[in-house]
Amino acid sequence: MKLKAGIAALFTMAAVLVGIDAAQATPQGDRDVIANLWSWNWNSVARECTAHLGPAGYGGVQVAPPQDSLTRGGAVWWDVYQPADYTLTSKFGDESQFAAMVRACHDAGVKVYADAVVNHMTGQGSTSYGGATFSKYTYPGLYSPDDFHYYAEDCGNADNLIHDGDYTGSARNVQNCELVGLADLETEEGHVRGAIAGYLNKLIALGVDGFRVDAAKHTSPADLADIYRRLDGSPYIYQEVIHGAGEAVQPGQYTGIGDVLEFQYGRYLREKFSGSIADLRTFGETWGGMQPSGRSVTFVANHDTERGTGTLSYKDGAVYRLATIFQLAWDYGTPQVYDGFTWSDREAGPPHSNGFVRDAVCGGGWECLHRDPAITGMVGFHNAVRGAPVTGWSAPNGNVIAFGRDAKGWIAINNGTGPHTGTFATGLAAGTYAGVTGTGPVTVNGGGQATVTVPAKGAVAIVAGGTTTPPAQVPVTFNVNATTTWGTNVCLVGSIGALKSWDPAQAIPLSSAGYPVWSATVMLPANTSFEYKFIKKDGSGNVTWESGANRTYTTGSSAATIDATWK
Ligand code: LM2
Ligand code: CA
Repeated sequence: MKLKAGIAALFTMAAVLVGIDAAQATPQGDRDVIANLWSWNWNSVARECTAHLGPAGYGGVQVAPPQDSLTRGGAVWWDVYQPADYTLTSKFGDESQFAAMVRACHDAGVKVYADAVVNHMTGQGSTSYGGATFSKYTYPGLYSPDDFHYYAEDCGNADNLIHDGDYTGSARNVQNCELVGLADLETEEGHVRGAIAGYLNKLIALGVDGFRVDAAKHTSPADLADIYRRLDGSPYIYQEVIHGAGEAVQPGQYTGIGDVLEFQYGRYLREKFSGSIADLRTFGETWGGMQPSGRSVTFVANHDTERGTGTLSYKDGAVYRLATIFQLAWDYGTPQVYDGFTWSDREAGPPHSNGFVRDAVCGGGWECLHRDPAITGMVGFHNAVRGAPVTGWSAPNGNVIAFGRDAKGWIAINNGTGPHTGTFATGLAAGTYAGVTGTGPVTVNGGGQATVTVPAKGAVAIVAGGTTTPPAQVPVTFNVNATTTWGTNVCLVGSIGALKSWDPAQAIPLSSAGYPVWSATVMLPANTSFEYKFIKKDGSGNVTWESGANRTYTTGSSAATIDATWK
């Protein structure tokens, strides 16, 4: 609580210029979907990693704040956002359970990201889950009143003794005043920075792979950069910076020091899934307030927004699930799938015994969207198409969209109230594919098209390599009456792969055994429309095309013969 504004400003400039190299951008490895198992206890997260998250292809799990906190005896969920000390006995388990969870998740190939509450301590005194005694501003052995911002000196107008100043126009107020009355750490101070880094390094030593930085908006990027530089290894950092148009503190001020949770993403999805999803064709960084894809962690809902009105939530049922399917299919950001507990009172805590959170039971007080077969199928889809651009967008109406991911996968999404049947260009090779969102198989014909029925509030999605049976083929005999000179042969070429995709060099030679009728029998994909022509090749390889428009044909499900005359 000293006067030091000028020095703090210098620190700010230096840190922004230097940037940081500790934090890594975007999670490493070929799996990046993060399950946000908010308020789950450590034993349940451990089991979930082994039994569901790893096998489904999730790359990470975000867990609730692991530090000791104020206790309200389990009655409310938010007591865990009031740190009382940095030991790891919390509402969710103790240090050995936490460490065992990290090991179990790592064994399952799932990284662990901890919710790091480092902007503040408590708003009140009392006792903690771990048995610590403290009062606001005094945390024995950790922080004393000098370690906190003080409204008269650090925050807003010294004459105006309020803890929450102008929370939009003044960065100083946003970052130095007390967020909802929570004791605001003096993060420009060395002792505070060291204590926070010590806590995070303890988690890193237990194997934690990164952090969701709570209330990052309320700590300056310079202070956070200094803290991140003190961290061991290169944890993945993503920060909570809630976007507000025209505000002094913006997410873009934090993308130089780590990634950000992209709040506009979920807001836009709520808007579009309540209106026209066809608008999503350009969804991404060009939309107002959105950060670059490579800097963004996306979510359809989180624990704060599901209690507000800004995003969809599990209470929206099938639409919420469908928006999550879209999120996993779309090429933007690092997707996070949210999962908390069932609630009616927005203050209420998760199911608990003596204040400590009980094991999660899906369908018995816990939502478990992340286990839904359509969602796990889409986690596999996301992993399979990662890096491939969106291709072949179509939107037959405002409630139905379809797109591919550069021949690696294809999806159709129907937000309407009735099923939609249509024929789409998938960009995938002919074959019968397993639907990854729980629908029946999808047959792609030789022209890459599929006729599918997309259920209401549902999706049909397929991935390359995900064929269940080889494509049905039918023999088609081509006979063409064509007179030629000695040394010239007649060949066949057409629009589909089986007819060499119009490449005359590869054209299929016909037999002259029945001259002047030239003939060949070719296996073609069933129920497929294509165009073709006959060509003549002389002994030197010169090609003469049939004149006139391309010939057209559609195969059925059985053998066929085409009798033609050279034009
Ligand atoms: C976050 N992001 O910036 C979390 O996502 C959010 O859930 C946290 O607020 C917040 N930061 C602080 O970490 C929650 C909850 C608040 C609650 C605080 C602290 O949304 O309602 O505030 O945790 O527990 C509660 C009372 C509030 C009171 C405050 C201090 O609801 O009325 O303020 O404690 O005693 C006087
Ligand atoms: Ca602060």
